[in-house]
Amino acid sequence: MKITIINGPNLNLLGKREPEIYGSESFEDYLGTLKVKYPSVSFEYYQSNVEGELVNKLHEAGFDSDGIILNAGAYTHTSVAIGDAVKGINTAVVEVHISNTFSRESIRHQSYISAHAKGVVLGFGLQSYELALQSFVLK
Ligand code: CA2
Repeated sequence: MKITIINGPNLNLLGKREPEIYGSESFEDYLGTLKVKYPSVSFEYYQSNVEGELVNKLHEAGFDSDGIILNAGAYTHTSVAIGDAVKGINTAVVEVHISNTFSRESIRHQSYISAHAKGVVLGFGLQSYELALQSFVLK
């Protein structure tokens, strides 16, 4: 099974800044633990700070992966283009967030992705990604 994890803007800073909200582990280190725990899964990881690059990656993974785990970062709350891309691809997308966006500012309560996602996992720290992964792996 091939799973593509796509992270949006500023998530390359994980583990370096704002540990009180986002924890102190880098995504690369966390992904290493997932790879050990789920050896049968082939992971692809992509991060970009650029909206159009995230759309391009969704188009690519949307036709060659078995599942997509997407944290579009702040674009979640602003990007009609990313929402349209999620709607337009074949592969199911699980939207994830590290923080509980509903306990934060009201701008973070809106998502252009959720309506087109298979499901949404948020508020569990980096474990949100593993819970999303299990929705694809555990049948
Ligand atoms: O909780 C999440 O996963 C978010 O998608 C993270 C986004 C935020 O805009 C969303 O509302 C919720 C921000 C990612 C920024 O990540 C940083 C990590 C470390 C230091 C600074 C930013």
